[in-house]
Amino acid sequence: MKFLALVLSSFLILPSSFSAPPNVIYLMADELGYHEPAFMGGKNIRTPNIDRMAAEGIVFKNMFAGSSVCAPTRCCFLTGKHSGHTSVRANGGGTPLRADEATIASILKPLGYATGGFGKWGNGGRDSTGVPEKHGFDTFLGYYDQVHAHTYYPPYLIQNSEEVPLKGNNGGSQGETYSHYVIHDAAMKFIRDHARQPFFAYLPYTPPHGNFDIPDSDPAWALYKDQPWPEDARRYAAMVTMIDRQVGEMLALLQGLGIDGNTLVFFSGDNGANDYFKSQDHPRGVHSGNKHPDTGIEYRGNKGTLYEGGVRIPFIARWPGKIAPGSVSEHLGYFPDVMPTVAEATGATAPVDIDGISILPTLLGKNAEQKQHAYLYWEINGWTAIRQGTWRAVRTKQNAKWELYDLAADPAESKDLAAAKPDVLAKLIALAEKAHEPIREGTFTRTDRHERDRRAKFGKQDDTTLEASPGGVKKKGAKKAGAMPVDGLLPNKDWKIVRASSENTGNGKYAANAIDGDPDTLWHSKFSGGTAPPPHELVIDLGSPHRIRGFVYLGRQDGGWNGAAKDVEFAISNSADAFGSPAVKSTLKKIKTPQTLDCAPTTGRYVLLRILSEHRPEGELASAAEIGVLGE
Ligand SMILES: [Ca+2]
Ligand SMILES: [Ca+2]
Repeated sequence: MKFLALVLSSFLILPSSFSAPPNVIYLMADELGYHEPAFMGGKNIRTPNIDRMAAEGIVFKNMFAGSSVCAPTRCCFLTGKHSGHTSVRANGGGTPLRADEATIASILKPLGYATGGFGKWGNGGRDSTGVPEKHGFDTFLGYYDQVHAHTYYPPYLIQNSEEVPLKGNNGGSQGETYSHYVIHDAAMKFIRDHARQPFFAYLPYTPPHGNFDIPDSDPAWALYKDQPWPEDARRYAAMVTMIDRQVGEMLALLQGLGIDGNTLVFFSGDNGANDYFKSQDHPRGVHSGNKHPDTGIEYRGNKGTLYEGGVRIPFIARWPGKIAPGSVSEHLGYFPDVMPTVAEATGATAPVDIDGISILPTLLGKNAEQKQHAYLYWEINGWTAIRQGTWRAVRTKQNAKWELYDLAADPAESKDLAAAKPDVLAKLIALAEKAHEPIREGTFTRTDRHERDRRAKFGKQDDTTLEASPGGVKKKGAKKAGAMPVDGLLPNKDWKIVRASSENTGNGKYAANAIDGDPDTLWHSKFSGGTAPPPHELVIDLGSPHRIRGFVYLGRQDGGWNGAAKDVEFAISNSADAFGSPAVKSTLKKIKTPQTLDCAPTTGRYVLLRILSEHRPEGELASAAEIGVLGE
């Protein structure tokens, strides 16, 4: 009887599932490189389940990430906008979406979808306008802040802004409870629990992002533990194969639930490969995600840059009965396209102001109906890139010369055609300028819980005297000889960095450190993976116009002198994009105490600091612990 009821119920459900709107699952593997999975040519890492998923569906050869780092790319994905329009363009960890922003999840809610997210959010810390449960997710389990996500053994995860303790964990690289297992199990449970209603499962899984940790007991580790690679490279490979196993488990679950044919599943990376574990023998990294293992063709740049290598990702979709098995597409698209694709597939309504174009026609093999982008646009950390067909223009910082490449002849972006094709370049620059809008970020009502989550990476969540950056925790607000003068200093509480020519994100030397009021944190120009030469610039938004009388520069307070500013200029403007001649020019001293530069009183909302040289004679770096503005 029980058996009969089961059979009956599946018969009853099957016909209705044909007309029901499809379930949507999107699994995004953090850092997975373009050529790493075997179906993209990779030789090192075993991905049989993802390869099978690709063979049963469609492989996109030219689908790009929204950005070249974690948080901004997720914002493009969630909101359907390119990075000239998004609210999250900083990668500090918890920068929030604005309260009014629609996401893929929120547009599915009116259709009755169950919506769940599992993994790394990165688009708003706790108590901000950007938390997932305020953006259409019934539930989200994982990490809200990206620094929190740097450990697989955190003392707790976050679910709908509340802490979910993980037994035996204290941050770092060891503990009892591997967080990703908890996240994956919750994702599978969500799918099971909502198999009989339309659901959207967003799985921005944290592996294979570092820390490169996977339990020795994981079956994937046995496959790589004896490989002749550095341990991190072996762990990384095992993490990818673990994800592969979980993809297999998920596809089997869909089949077991009888919803395989009505579920559209996407799988992709989140940003370009990072040349991880590179050495003399492996100049593009052990797994060489940006180098084709057979042809040797390389994509220039890597994660964090806006050359092709910064934004190329593996991207596949599977929808049995709808997507023809073995399909391959050269269609040019990127993350903003996912929202309108999901909208078209489900009958949801995407906002009118998005930048994405649905790729549903391509998924369904109706290539003649596929609309094309007029152009694709990216910006991050002063970089800008724009692509139109096979032409690609890129500049490596705000005031750098534009470079121009013809990818049809030069996929490695090695021959700059800017001088040879000024007309092509001028057209692309004009489009890029139009594509950029000033950033409008969301806000926090309080930050203590967000800071707690960041400290949890180090197991220091309860010590409120500490604060965390990706590189470590340190005492808050310790007074130094170099403390800033108080008289006449404008409060910096509402200030924001509008742009920075570069910042060294690898060790947490963010531009925002120059205006955080803390003498112990510093902005440093980029030096990881090559220096960004001077001039180095910061543009600061004071929040509202002020009558400005001068500036204060505080050099770095630690033992180092690298980047200690020598020749500097400050300019004032009411537009973040246009600064006239400097209000003051000066040559600073090599000292650790604050240095004040007076100027003729000038009213403006934006301040530009330009560092032309540093004190080390050979140096071309810049750093600042704090920038102060004198005025009222
Ligand atoms: Ca990433
Ligand atoms: Ca600081």
